[in-house]
Amino acid sequence: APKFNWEDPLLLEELLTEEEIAIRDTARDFCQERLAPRVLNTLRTEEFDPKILSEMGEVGLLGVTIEGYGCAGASNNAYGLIAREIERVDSGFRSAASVQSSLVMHPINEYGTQAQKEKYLPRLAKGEIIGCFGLTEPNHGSDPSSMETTASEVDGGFMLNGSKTWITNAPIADLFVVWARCKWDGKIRGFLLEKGTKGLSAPAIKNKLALRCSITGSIFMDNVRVGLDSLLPNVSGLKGPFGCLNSARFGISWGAMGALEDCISRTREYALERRQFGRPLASFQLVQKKLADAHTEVALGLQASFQVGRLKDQGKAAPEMISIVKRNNSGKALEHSRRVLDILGGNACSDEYHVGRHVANLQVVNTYEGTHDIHGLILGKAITGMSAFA
Ligand code: TGC
Ligand code: FAD
Repeated sequence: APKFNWEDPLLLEELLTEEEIAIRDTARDFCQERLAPRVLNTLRTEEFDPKILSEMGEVGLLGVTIEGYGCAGASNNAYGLIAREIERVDSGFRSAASVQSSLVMHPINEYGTQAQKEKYLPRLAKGEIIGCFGLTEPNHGSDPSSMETTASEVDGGFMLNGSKTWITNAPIADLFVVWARCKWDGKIRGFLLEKGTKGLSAPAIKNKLALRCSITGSIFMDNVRVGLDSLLPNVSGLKGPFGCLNSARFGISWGAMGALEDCISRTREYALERRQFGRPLASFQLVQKKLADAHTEVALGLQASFQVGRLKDQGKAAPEMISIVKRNNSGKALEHSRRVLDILGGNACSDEYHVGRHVANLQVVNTYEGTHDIHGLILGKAITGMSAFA
């Protein structure tokens, strides 16, 4: 009978192209050599080193699906494999990269002018400048259609007013992709704001319980005046920001599996070494079941994300497919990281054992980019034809 390899249970490796494997291996080496050694200090100090993004840029990990502008033009699954490798180290580092690639580079590439693309994409790809994406507001998270941030027409440009909250990368961002309701026609549009513009500020949100390895802030806009060239002209309506979320949510579906894989690998090794009642923990049935349950979810989750990625390359990925994998993979990663954490006993309490950090992070992964329940309702609407939001 064919031999089973627990580290690649459903032979995902055989589905990947040579280019995807090469990108994945570059990402894995980078993450283990350059990111893993920084985790504990970043966790403890909550001080994200912006050089992480330029280092990612140097090895080609940013905007990998974009053609030209110094980007690789690779597949969606290559992007997913990168997210998985980064999140194997920490969800916060993956957040910083997701925002740069999917939520800042993607909208410029899809909705921007040629001049905006040339001005920003090459530098974003190298991580020379850092971007953020402001959709969520203090009063409107799951329901961005009710946003209060406005843009009005003024002589030679626009004026923005409002605030955004829980924005990844905002305090260190050079470029802000901000979504605002346009006063002249009531439609939501995207604007590119540069750091240093009068009336624009982005203070950090400190003392987070999770995602401490990424930096998060608010965005305040008080009569911020920008030129006509700051508008992303080629989209209006919520499909603008949601189009970016399709890409970021897909990446998260891979990333969450990377975090759970790290939890499995660490608790498996611990269970093999740690002995109680004269035997390794790994020999106890209850411990084996926890590992088997978590491992099965990773095997299934990766195959599902792979299929959605392939469909995305072919232009056949409906947003609901992305809801399935974002919701299921982040939900399963949260549930099973929490279950295998038990294997560490008292050491679960130590940050040097890392699994507790993943558990805390995965609560946020389950929340941002559409909560677990919101994606359930997106699917419920598709199944029943009735919207639970209206
Ligand atoms: P609804 O009426 O359903 O749709 C409004 C318009 O948008 C279109 N649309 C989409 N287009 C492309 N892709 C999608 N996934 C789309 N979903 C909807 C839709 O066709 C329609 O277009 P049109 O032309 O007819 O106007 O909108 P709704 O107001 O009923 O919204 C429903 C709901 C709840 C599903 C939606 O608002 C939602 O997804 N809420 C969750 C909000 C969210 O995900 N926020 C994320 C903020 S960014 C973030 O968290 C970054 S974290 C990054 C990190 O650190 O990794
Ligand atoms: P709410 O919308 O108030 O939801 C609270 C609870 O109510 C949830 O459980 C939700 O599922 C439930 N709920 C809401 N509506 C319904 C309903 N109709 N039916 C049933 N249940 C419902 N946003 C950005 O724009 N850019 C970023 O870069 C970004 N980064 C983030 C980084 C971090 C660390 C965090 C924590 C958040 C980030 N977010 C970002 C915000 C994130 O997208 C929102 O927190 C998320 O969309 C949920 O919105 P909310 O917090 O306002 O919760």
